[in-house]
Amino acid sequence: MLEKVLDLTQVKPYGDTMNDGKVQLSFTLPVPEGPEAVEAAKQLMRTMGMDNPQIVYTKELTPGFTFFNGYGNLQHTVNYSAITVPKVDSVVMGMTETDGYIKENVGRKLVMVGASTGTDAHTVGIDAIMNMKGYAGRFGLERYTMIEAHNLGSQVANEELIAKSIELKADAILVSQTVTQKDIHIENCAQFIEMAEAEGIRDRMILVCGGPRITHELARELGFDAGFGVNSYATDVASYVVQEHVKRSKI
Ligand code: B12
Repeated sequence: MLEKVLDLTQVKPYGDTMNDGKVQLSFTLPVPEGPEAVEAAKQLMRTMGMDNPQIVYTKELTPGFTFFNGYGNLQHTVNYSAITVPKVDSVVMGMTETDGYIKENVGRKLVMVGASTGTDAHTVGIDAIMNMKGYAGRFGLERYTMIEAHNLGSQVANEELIAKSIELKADAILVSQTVTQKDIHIENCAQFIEMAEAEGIRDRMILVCGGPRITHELARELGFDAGFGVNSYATDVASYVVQEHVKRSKI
């Protein structure tokens, strides 16, 4: 039944019935609250390609600024069947399974060293991946019995992260980047890779980058082995690193 109405070459948002295009959106306009503001919001939604724009909630945030919640039926479609996205090539395993996999296939603890680097002071992302207590119901790498995890914290200089990783004989380095203003992450990550090459660890260690605006594609372009963005967890990165490590050891 579904395939009769669902055309993956012309996908539209789904609200109540297939292809109704129903979208909810919220935004603020720098105009005072009132009927003119509602009309302005509706006109803007039509310009965005929405039929039947409806404003269901307005709130004056501060004099001269109005917040809107609206619904509309989007006219646009997307060709889902033509989309290809580079993805990390590994099977996600749970913590116990990963520990078992390392015991069986590596026979020693894998060393992973992580940090939020450069001027980046955001620690929550790297902590979510590495901290004992974990994040969103998944324990962090420090909890894994077969992973020796070292979290160096934030604002760690690239040379310091690399030196510590060499000292600890790391199998993988985990870089976290949150701030991307003025493409600072590109500059910082490119410098990290240059230094890793100069120190001769580029091919010895698995290099991973993560953060809210990092994609696998971008990380690969920057010279990392893999990249992880929003909604990624310790299980994802642990599974990738251990499987990649085993894959490389067989070459
Ligand atoms: C908390 C916060 C801060 C705190 C940080 C405190 C701390 N100890 O971390 C403080 C107040 C210090 C701060 C400062 C700044 N912040 Co701030 N901050 C945030 C905020 C509100 C939440 C970030 C967060 O903790 N997210 C939760 C974690 C769990 O999510 P995550 O980081 O995405 O991590 C997940 C994934 O990305 C991934 N991941 C992350 N790292 C890694 C690493 C690896 C190896 C892997 C595998 C995965 C991975 O896994 C995690 C779990 O799923 C965001 C806005 C927002 N709502 O996101 C702004 C935000 C990130 N900050 C921003 C900015 C601009 C700044 C400042 C520059 C502001 C200023 N002008 O001073 C400064 C920068 C300071 C600096 N030198 O870095 C901007 C960044 C915009 C951009 N694209 O560059 C944001 C988006 C706010 C905004 N909308 O403008 N910030």
